[in-house]
Amino acid sequence: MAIDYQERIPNNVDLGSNRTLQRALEHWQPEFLKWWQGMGPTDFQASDVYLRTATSVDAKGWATYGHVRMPEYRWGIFLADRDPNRKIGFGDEFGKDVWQQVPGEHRSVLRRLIVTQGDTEPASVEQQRLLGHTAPSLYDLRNLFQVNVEEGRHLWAMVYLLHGYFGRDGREEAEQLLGRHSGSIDNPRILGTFNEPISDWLSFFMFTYFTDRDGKFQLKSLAESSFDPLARTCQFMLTEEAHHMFVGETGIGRVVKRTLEVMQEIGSDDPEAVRKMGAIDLPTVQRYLNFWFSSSLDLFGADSSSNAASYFANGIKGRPDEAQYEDHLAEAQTYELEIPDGKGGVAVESLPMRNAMNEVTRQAYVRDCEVGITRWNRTIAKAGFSFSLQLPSTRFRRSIGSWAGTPTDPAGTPISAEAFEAGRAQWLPTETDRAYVQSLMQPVTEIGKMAGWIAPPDRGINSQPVPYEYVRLA
Ligand code: BYC
Repeated sequence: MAIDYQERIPNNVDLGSNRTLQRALEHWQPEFLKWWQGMGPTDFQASDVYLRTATSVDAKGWATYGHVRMPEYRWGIFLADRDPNRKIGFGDEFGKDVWQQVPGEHRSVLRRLIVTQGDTEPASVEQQRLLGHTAPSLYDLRNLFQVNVEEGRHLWAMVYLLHGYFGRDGREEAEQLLGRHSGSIDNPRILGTFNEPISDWLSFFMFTYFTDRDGKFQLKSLAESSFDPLARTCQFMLTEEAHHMFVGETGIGRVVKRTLEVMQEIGSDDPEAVRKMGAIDLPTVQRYLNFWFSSSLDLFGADSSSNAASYFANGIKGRPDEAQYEDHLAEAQTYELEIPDGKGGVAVESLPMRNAMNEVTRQAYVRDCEVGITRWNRTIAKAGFSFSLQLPSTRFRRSIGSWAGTPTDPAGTPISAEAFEAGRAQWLPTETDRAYVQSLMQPVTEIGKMAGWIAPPDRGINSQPVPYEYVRLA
C-alpha cells in the first residue's frame, strides 16, 4: 500500500479508517516531538539535513532523498506488505495461519518483547545526542542524523503496535518509552548497552557496527513472529537498519585506513608515535572493539533460557532466517553449551535446542561480525603491517548468561579476578585512551573536509560527491 502523506501521521496501514487509533497516535505525536526536542540531537534542529525518507515500502520509494529539517522529518508507520498466505514458520503451531490479532495467552509476553525492542530505539538517540558537535565531516554529521531519525521512526513502529493491539496498557507502555532515559539512575533504559555513554565517534562507529547488528538479528527473529503485524513491521525496519551498520563498518574502516596512512608515513606502528600524528593507534581500536562487542553480546539474553524456549514453542520469536533450518520444531535436538565448571575450567552442558535459541542467534551474529574484521585485516595486511584485529571470545567480559561474573582473557581462558584486573588496561579502553580519543573530537564543518583521524569515504550518499553540503548549518 502507498504511504499516505496527506495525513498528519504518514502511514501505509490505512490509519484514517481507524479513528480511535488515529486519535491515540495523534495524542502521542506531540509527546514524541517534545521528547525529540529535549532528548534528541542537541542543536542542529534548524539545519537542513540531506535525509532519506520513505515514500513507499517498495524498492522504488523507500529511499527518497532531500534536504529536511529534522523536526519536520515525516515519522510514520510503514509495514511491509501483507502476505495473505503466510503461515506460522516454527514451534508447536507450525503450519497454522499467522495471527492478525494478539492471542490472549501471549499478550503479556508479546507486549514485553515489543516494549524491549521499542525501548532501544529512543535510547540510542539519547546516547548519541551530543555527537553532532564533534562530527569529523558534514558527511558523517548527516549519517548520524539519518540514523537518529530512523531510530525515531523505529520507535513509532513499536508504538503503533502498542497502541493498535494492546489497548490501554499498550498506550501506557508507549508513554513510558518516552519516560525512561539512557543512563538515568532512577529510570534507565531496559537493556544494559543502551545505558552506556557514546561520547566520541569511535564509540559511535563501534555501536553502529556491533549494537545495531544486534538490532538486525533481533529484528530478523521478530520478523519470523506469528504475530503478523509485528513480523511485517520488523521486515521494513530491517531495510533501514542496513544503513546503520554500513555507517559502522565504513566508519571503523576509515579510521583504520587513516591510521595505516600515518603508520606508513612514519614507518612505525608504535602507538605513541601514531598518536603524536593525531591518528588512533590500532591497539586502541581493538580495545574499543572488545568493549562494544562484549557489551552487545549480552543483548542476546542468557545462553540457556526458558524464556527463549517458550517464545519458540509458542511461535512468538523465531531464529533469524528460520527458513534456512530443516527442522522448524527443534523438539528433539540438543545444543552443546560451554559453561564455566566452577573450578577455573570449562564444562559442556547438553541443552534442549529450544532453550539454546538465544545462543543460536548469538552465534549467527558473531559470524556476521567477522565479515568486517576480515575486511579491515585485509587492509592492514595490504599496508604491510602484521597487526590483526580480532573478536574476543564470547566468554570475555560478560554480564548476562553462564559466563557472567567469570573472568576470562580475550581468548576466553578463565583467569583469576586479579589477572583480569592486571590485564584490563591492555584489553579495554583506559581513561587515557578515552581522553586521547576525546581530544581528537573537534568538529569539521567545511564542505568536503575531514578530521585528521579518519579517511574520507570512498563515495558520497545517493551518488552525491563527498564534497557536498550534506548538512546546511543554520
Ligand atoms: N540487559 O531468559 P533471558 C536494536 C534479562 S537492539 C538487561 O535470556 P530473554 C537497536 C531479561 O530481560 C535489539 N537485562 O531473557 C540497536 C530477563 O529478565 P526477567 C533490541 C537483560 O527474554 C541499536 C532475564 O535477564 N531488541 O534494535 O530470553 C540502535 C533473563 O534473561 C539483558 C530486542 O532485544 C540485558 N542485556 O532475552 C537502536 C528484542 N539480557 O524476565 C536499536 C526483544 C537479558 O528475568 N527482546 N536480560 O525479568 C528480547 O527478545 C529479549 O528480551 C532479550 C532477552 C533477547 C533481550
